Order: sequence, then C-alpha cells, then structure tokens
Amino acid sequence: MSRPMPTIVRATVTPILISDPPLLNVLGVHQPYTPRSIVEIETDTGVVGIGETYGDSDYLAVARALAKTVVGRPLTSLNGLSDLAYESAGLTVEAGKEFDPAGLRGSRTNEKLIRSVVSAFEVASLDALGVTLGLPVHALLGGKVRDRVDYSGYLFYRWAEHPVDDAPTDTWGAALDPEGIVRQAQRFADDYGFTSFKLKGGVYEPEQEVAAIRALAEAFPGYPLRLDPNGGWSVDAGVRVAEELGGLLEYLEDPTTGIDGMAEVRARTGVMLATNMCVTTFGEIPEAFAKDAVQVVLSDHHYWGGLQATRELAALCRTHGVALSMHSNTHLGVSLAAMTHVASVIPDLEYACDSHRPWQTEDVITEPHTFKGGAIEVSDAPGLGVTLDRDAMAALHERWVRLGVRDRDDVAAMRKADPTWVQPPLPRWK
Ligand code: GKR
Ligand code: MG
Repeated sequence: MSRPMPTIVRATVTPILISDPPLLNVLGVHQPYTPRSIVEIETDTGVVGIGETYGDSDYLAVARALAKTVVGRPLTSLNGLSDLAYESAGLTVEAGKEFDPAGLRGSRTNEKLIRSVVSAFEVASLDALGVTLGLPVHALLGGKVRDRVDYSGYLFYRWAEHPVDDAPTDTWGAALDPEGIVRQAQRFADDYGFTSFKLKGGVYEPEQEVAAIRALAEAFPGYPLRLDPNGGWSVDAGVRVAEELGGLLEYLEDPTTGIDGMAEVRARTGVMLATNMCVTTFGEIPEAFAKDAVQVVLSDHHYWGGLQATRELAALCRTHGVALSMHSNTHLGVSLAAMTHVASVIPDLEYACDSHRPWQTEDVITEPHTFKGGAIEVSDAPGLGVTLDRDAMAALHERWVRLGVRDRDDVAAMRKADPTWVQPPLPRWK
C-alpha cells in the first residue's frame, strides 16, 4: 500500500542581512551587509526543510508570493514549482528579457529570477523529504559518486576595512597588490587547505592582475589558477591576458562579455574559458556551445533552478563535451550544503567549485561547515544534514529590519569611498 505524500502546511521566507568584507570587483566593492533569504517548508507530519537563495528585493517579492501558494501542495510536487512561481508573482517568461551586461551574474531575466527563487523551495522540499525518508539529499538525486567535494580558494583584492562607521571588521587586512594576494592565498591554504585558487579580477589594469597570477604561480607551483574579471576586459585585452598567462591558467573566466566576444577570445588563443555570465540559462546554451564560446559552465544551482536542474545542465554539458563546475556568490551554510550534495552526484566534476563561504563570519546553521584539504565532506545524514540555528537567523533578520539594506549594490558601496564613482561601462579595461 502506498503511503500518503506529506503535504506542505507552512512556508516561510526570512530575509536576513549577513556581514560581508570589503571585497573589490569590476563594479565596485561589497557592502558591509548583503541580503539573503532563508526558506522553510513544513509538512503535515511536522518536518521542516530549509533552503537559501539571493535576498534582494525582487527575489524576496517572488519568494513571498510563492510561499503563500505552495501551502496545501504535496511536498513532492517539485516539477510544478516554476509555473506556480510565475503565476503567484504575476510574471511571464517573455517579459523582462533584459540583458544587463555589467551584471556580475549575466542576464537579468524573469526566468532567472523565478528559477533562483524556486531553487530555495526545491532545496527546502528535498531537505524535508530526505528527513521524512531518512535519506540524504544526494540519495534523492541518485546517490553520491564522491565523498568529498573540492572547492577552490576564492581570492579578492580587498581593503582592510569598509570606509563607513559601524561596519563589520575582520583580521584579513588589505590585499591590493601581488604580495597581498599571495599572503591571502597562503592564509587560505593554511586555514582551509585549498589546493587551487581563483582571483577575482577586473579591479586593476589587466597587466597588474597578470602580475598577481604570476606571483601566485611562483608561490604555489603546480596549483590550478583562475582569473575572473567578470567581463571587464575588451576582446583584445582578453586575448592579451590569455596569451601572457595561457600556460599558467587552468581556465580564464568571463574575460569579456557576451557569447561572440568569448568565442573570439577562444578562437584567437585556444585558452579554456569558463562562464557564469554569458551562459546562465538553458536558452543561452545552443548558441554558446555552437560557437565554442565556453568550455566550462559554472553552474549556480540558485539561478539554474535547483539541484535537479543542475543535473539536467550537467547532462547537457556532458553531451556537448563542455565541463561543469560551480559558481558562487556571497552565501551561507544552507547553500553550501545544497551545492555539496549536488556536486557529489555529478560524475564528471573535474574542477574545484567556487565558494565565498570562507569570507563569511556568520551563519544560520548550528554547525557551520569546515573546509579540510580544501574540500567539504558530503553528508550522509537525512536531508541536507544541517540544522537551522533559529536564534542566529532571528538576529540576522532583526539586522535586516533595523538597517533597511534591501539590495546588494557594489557601485553604491564604492561611492562611500569615492563620491565620484559611477558604474564602470564595460569593457572597463581595453
Ligand atoms: O562577489 O564580487 C563578487 C563576485 O564578483 C560575484 O558577484 C560573482 O557573481 O563570484 C561571482 C563570479 O564568479 O563571477
Ligand atoms: Mg565568475
């Protein structure tokens, strides 16, 4: 006799603000606090699952609308979540197709917005389902093929402190030149055991960032290295860097914007190119793959629509001989747990995934993950294997209420240090 499906009796979305260091990128600098959303799904059997996603106002509005409409649905109705999200938010796929070339996450479309929100509801549902069945999330996705998932140390040019009062502080100090970047990498290697590094670029003239990569290669011989200016270079600058660094880089990430620009850098240099900007939705795949614009897709399970969608993406990539790895944005342990589960089930994951998590000093789970040997162990506990720390979440929510920061805005944050700062038009560096 089949058992009744658990039904969703409550869904809540809690916006939080998490502290963030002054990390620099092509647009500006991270704010002292950045928004995230925590989703909880409770079943009629009293099980609560959790998910996490972007927390900016447009995401939050869609998440709140979806939270109202999932109540009463079977926990396992995951394939209908996307249609429900469009309907409850009053959005359509066709509308909102705008390309924001300066956005660090590529196109901003309704589809991506919806998928990013759905991802947190899908993860929360899988967490609840796993707890109900006594199975880890990776088992619900077909089972892990590895026990540990490798992450790469994510290096940033940064200031020692935010240029505003009452901002969070940390002990990392400034990193504004090759020596500073090598020092940062050394601490990452010592504290977390990372054995590959990615440098966020687009901050200085490409030649200066080339010098930082050379310094890393010298300090960490044989370590895979990556450089990501978030589309901040012209095609010619991308070609120049690729030619100068070719042999030292595992891959070059989004040297320039757009499929055609990426395809040209690839055609002129043969260097491996990765992206979390020019291919961020399924619709962008056919043209990008046909033009050989991308050799590694950096999936972000949030904006691809969840863990099942990430597996679909992995299958598509495999079919076309394109590799898959993972992108990251500022996030906490719920997202890291979800990333680790899905990364554990993808057979051909050849590249260490990105994670901002080492930069975060706060979390909403009771036992934040620790990177050992640069990796996170895949949990076999039921569900995601993490427990929500309600007091911590309440404190971060209270901060969201009190400070009124609703969106991440790296340009506005930079203006606090330089009142003349405006969003740099891309390419920032020719
Ligand atoms: O955190 O500044 C940052 C990054 O630039 C982030 O926003 C990007 O989305 O990490 C991301 C990337 O790989 O492009
Ligand atoms: Mg990137």
